[in-house]
Amino acid sequence: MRSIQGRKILVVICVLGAVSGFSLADVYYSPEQLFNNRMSSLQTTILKHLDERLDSFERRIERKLGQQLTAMQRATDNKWLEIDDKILVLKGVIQQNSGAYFSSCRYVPSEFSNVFMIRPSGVNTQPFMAYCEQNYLGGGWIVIHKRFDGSVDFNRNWAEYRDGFGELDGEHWMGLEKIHRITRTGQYELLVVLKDFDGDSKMALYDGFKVDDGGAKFKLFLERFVHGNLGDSLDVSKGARFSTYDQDNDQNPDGSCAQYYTSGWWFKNCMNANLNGPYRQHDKDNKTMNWFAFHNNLQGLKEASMMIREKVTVV
Ligand SMILES: [Ca+2]
Repeated sequence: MRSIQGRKILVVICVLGAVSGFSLADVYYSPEQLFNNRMSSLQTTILKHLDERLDSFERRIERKLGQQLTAMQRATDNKWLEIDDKILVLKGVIQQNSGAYFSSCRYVPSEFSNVFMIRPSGVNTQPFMAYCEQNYLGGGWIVIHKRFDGSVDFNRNWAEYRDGFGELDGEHWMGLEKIHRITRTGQYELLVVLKDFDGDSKMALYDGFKVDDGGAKFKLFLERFVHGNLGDSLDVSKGARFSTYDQDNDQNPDGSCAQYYTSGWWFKNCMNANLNGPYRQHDKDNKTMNWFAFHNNLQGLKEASMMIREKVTVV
């Protein structure tokens, strides 16, 4: 009964609704409400877009930061490596300043060439500074002669060749007395590295090198030429005594090779190589820093260095 009545009421409402244009599905909104609804919907859409934008922005920032962090990490790693290297060199310098020294360049704990205090194992040999070259054939070389720009005059007298001249980190000659004291302590090999004005570099390795004392006029003992793309131009100087313009110990009976070539060297009558000759590229009288086998002439070379290293017997 109740349900029949309910249905009747519903039918009446529907009919009234149809007549008046009112429907159950329709809800009346005021313009203000409509406006508010629209605004709310717009707000939701904008917020959604903003959210998406922010997400994407955040991802981009994270990616960028990640890349930058990786780059910074890499740069930091490199910096630490550089610092490590510098610490190694500084350690060497500190050891020098604290009176510590190495028995030779072979035992210097640095992979970089530099000036170090060394003391060869011979009797009565005081420690002294030497330039240690680490770039050739495994390193550990004591540089006894170096020229590369002609800034140091090599036409010196006997005392200067005996005691040495120039700066260790520049052009220099170690001095015959020191070379003698080092080489008398054991078996030393000699490495000669040369460069011409075209930039070509060549080397020569001898498996034995020794210089006698001042009483014997710093006579040169040289063993076999064993390695290198330079020909052997020092062969002529084997067994030669050292000469300077004020001490003629050569085998030229008619004059002084040192005076003629304006340099000290192991002259006989006279030479096939003179690494102490005047620094110039060309000279018609061969008064240059030269090594015959480089270009089969005695014209000037651009760079030259002589270095020695004690031989180690592997048991
Ligand atoms: Ca002479």
